[in-house]
Amino acid sequence: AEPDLERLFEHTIERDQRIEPRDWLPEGYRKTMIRQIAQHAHSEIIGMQPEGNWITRAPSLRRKAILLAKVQDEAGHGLYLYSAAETLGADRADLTEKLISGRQKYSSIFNYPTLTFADVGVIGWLVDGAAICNQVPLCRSSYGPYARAMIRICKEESFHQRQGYELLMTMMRGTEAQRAMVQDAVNRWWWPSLMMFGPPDAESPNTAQSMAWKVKRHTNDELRQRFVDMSVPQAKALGVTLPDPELKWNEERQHHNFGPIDWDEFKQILKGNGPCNAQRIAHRRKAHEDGAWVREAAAAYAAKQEGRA
Ligand code: FAQ
Repeated sequence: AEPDLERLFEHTIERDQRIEPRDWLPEGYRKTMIRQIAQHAHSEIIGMQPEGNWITRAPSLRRKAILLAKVQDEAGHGLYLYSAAETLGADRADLTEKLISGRQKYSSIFNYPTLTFADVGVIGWLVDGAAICNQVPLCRSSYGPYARAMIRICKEESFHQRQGYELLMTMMRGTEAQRAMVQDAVNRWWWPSLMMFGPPDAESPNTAQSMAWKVKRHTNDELRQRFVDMSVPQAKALGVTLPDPELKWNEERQHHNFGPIDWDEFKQILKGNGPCNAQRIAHRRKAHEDGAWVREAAAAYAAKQEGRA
């Protein structure tokens, strides 16, 4: 029966239909989906830290309420994505263990520090902007539960992006010191945002297979270019300078040219040597350990209920 099942899988992909949890799927596809979904879930959960760092120091009640809501959304995205990974047979506790032991990755972007409140705005504008650019095409990803999760997540990411941009516009209308703070944050986050899209296509081991399976709909470089083109007019409207002297419209390509990305920095971050890697993992590990009593209580309660039934 195996060749038939394999043909059915191929046909489903060819016809642009979705693979669902009960369908037969090749082991390689399962592994790829679990890898990407788990990495994505971990990013949402670790991604709560850089901004969470500012909740107690938000400059007004309004900003605090907005930031709380945003960070809570990220927790929701993470849990939603872990559920999607579970439909592929992954075990949530095992995924968490792999994250805190450094065996599974999360996005490079969350290993940079948030130094001022302007960073909250720039994360919304650039980091959530890059996330949307990457995730809108994933709404058409071939794995049904992941694609559907992306629809809701993208709607919330759009709100996050707007709140960041609105925060920055407010700061840009403020004092000279506030404008300098925004420019400094843009200078620090621009290049790391471009790295979010992953290595250049020529050095991306997973892209070809993921494109063939329609897990990914565009290559890393295509999406990075789209993000650059999108960000240039937004930076202009805001009144900030993107820190790249080579950034220039190319009439022939109908795209912006941009300068070289420091891939050594990216590789160091992936190896765990970024400015905040150790802190992020230590914090996540402690939260997990501190939550042990909750998991024990829930398990004891479930056992008691089972005993009654
Ligand atoms: N950081 O062959 P490729 C968010 C790894 S948005 C760390 O090109 P692929 C929202 C990659 O895993 C951020 N590692 O891989 C938010 C692979 O290693 P592996 C999360 C990276 O999968 C905002 C190796 O390099 N979004 O959280 C990165 O085809 C604000 C080779 O790379 C997603 O995860 C990186 N930047 O393409 C939350 C989106 N790039 O696994 C809070 C879904 C690559 O073989 C606050 N994921 N690597 O050991 C994807 O679209 C893809 O997985 C890519 C990478 C495009 C990230």
